[in-house]
Amino acid sequence: MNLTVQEFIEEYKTQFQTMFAYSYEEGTTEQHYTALGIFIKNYLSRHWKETRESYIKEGAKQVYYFSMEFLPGRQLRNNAYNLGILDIIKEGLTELDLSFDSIAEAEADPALGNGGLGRLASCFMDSLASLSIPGNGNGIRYQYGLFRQKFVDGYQVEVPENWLRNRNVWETRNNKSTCLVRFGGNVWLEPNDKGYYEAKYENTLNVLAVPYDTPMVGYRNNKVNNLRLWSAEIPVEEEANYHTLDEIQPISEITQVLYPDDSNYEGQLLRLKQEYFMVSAGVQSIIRHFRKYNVPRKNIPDKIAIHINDTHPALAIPELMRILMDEEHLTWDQAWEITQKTCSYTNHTILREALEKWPIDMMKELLPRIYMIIEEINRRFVDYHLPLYGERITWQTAILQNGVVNMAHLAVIGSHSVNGVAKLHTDILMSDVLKDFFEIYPERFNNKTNGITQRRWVHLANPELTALIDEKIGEEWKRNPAELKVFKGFEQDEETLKQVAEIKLNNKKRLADYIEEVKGIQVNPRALFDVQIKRLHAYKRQHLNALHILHRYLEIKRNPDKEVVPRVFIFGAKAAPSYVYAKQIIKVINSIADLVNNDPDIGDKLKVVFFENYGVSLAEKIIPAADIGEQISLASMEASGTSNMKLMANGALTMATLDGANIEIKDFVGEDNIFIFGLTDKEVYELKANQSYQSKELYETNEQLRRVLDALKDGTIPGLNGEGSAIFDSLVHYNDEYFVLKDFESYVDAQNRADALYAKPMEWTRKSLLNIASSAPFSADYTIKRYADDIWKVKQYFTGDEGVQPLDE
Ligand code: GL9
Repeated sequence: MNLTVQEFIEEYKTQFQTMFAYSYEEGTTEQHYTALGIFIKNYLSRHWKETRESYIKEGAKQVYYFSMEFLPGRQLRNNAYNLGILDIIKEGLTELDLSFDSIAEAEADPALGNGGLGRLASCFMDSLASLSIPGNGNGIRYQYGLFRQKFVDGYQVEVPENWLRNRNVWETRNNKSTCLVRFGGNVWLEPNDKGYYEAKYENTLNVLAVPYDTPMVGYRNNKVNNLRLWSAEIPVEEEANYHTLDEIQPISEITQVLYPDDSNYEGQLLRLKQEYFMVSAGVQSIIRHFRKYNVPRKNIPDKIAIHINDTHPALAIPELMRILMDEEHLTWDQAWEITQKTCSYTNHTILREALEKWPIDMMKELLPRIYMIIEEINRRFVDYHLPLYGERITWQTAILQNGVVNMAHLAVIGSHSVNGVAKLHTDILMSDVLKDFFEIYPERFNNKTNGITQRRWVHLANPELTALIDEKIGEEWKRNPAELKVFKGFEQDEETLKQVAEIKLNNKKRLADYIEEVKGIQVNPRALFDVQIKRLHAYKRQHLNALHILHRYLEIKRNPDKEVVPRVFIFGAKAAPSYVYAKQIIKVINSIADLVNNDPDIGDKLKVVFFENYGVSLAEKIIPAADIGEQISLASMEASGTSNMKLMANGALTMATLDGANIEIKDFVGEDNIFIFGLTDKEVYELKANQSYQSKELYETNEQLRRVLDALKDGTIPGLNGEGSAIFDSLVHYNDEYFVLKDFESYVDAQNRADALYAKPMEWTRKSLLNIASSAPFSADYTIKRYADDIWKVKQYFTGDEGVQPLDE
């Protein structure tokens, strides 16, 4: 299937005409996007079908990645690239006097996730397909994505993200594979004459789950996997029972909105409904698909792996039990063995407030049969372990305690594997958060450090850099990321260093133009671009960054003649709508930006840019242009981080605490090529344990720090309405929960080291090159290979096409 430019042009013209009934020359950019998307989808559909059929034919074990969030980003460019037809399409469009780049910008960026966790799921989808692994996503087709963020007077305002307004060209509604999901009502078990109990239901709310399938295209291997997103509808045979919009609401609301919260769910009934809806539909469709394999049910774990991405889909465990017992009529023991062997769980955070706990009463009422099963799982777990471990089984590890269902405990007990997402994070799970479970089931615990797909984040986001690497070391690194280390050999090569620097400058110029276009701020592309992009959260410490900016500002004002390394501070972050403190930080940073950007004494020395509506598409613009990536969470708090990996792979130097995957970045790139500062996780644990930290003392004794803190509330920053004081109070009077003041000096010190280095451009670029060349271990291809080998036991299926295969690290 080698598409030529001429074939493309002819087919595309016809495609356009068929869809819109006029000539392509009259089309709008948006229509061209739609036509091109459909063209590409048609082009890949044969592979999509054949991939599915071949896996059934081969009896391949399949993995199903259950996640409440996916952040796929725009798919047009990515799909064309992975299919190997991007250049042909670009050329063809140019001949038609159309621009691929502007057409690609017309695609809506589906914000079906909050942040790192959702984007990780999508990077994993890309790697699964590219590694020729039978792996599918299972999630929710939220009608509205995460809110669109706007700034009004520097405040975050949320507006609905109607990403489906224009047609979603990638999805296929699959009416053949719908499922029925039941909520509420009464459930009881009745013995029947076939020798088993039957589950009887009355007065349930029945919801039709309709799957929308989206192709996940592998890299040049003719493999296309499936991302299945479920939508809630009224069952056709019940339509007559519904008369008004109000009556429909309990059903339509299920897949209406994504919960805008990354770390604490308010225990909302609707959220629980969403979780069960997605899980029940997913497990039902998997078991139905399994029947095509014609093997005994006890072999389910040889054919199916269900992965639970954080606790949100943990109800997959009791749901699988329910189906195996109530519908497949297996005994408890048979069902339990299958369930445990099938399910595996990843923990993504140690934040206590993010470890889901549902009120028992709520669970009982909404999911009576599921609750019965959870109760029995809990009873058996406690009975079995109590004799050996004593009362702490009840207090530390039971699923049901204090009136709530502890979802992390359910996930650990029902899975054969539990993993964290970076070495330190997994250590903390074993030594602290899940330590009792680690004692009971040491063999279940393992680490899988996160990864990113270089295809989207380097090959496509940074084409110039990619071309340079191709030129220097050949193209093998694209299939075998380990080859990238060959690029290290160029660290002393002046010509290469000049090229790397030039590419960075070009990327910065493009970003500078974009900044001017959307923010109206003029920045100097030769300034140091310092980037912090991630959800806004106190533990991520965007306010530490802000204090450092204020410090710089005050220093310039005090010593106007002193030469400084000019910097542009770039932020992208959404705050959960109900997270007041996070929103105050946004307001403060925006106000500092107003102060700094409009002060004639400052000029090019300092600029602050806070982009609105940070997401995948914006990240693709910012990351290739970054000189520094800010990874400044309080040590122990950030499970892994993934922007750290993307930034490094694009040649940014990391400014970091020893937290999450920063530690591994340091190990790979070497401590001379990263800026490390701040408390270690051990020091944080100690300070917390002995309660010796007094932030107020620092305020009183450190003059430099006091000047900066005072600026938050003495009127220096214009336009604030108490937000600066609120942050001041939290840091000075409420003892600074995330040790911002404690780490301040060491942070400023590390930033000064960065300035000194930036003043030596060749040295800087050499380290930048080493970061690029050391980023291969963070390829999601490796991460996925490890999940596949150690946890899921799924194989790669090569069919003569190469895909990404030689995976020696
Ligand atoms: C997160 C962690 O906070 C990140 O450190 C980690 O990199 C990702 C992916 O493993 O998971 N856990 C979590 O709940 N979120 C993460 O980003 N939150 C969001 O996705 C918003």
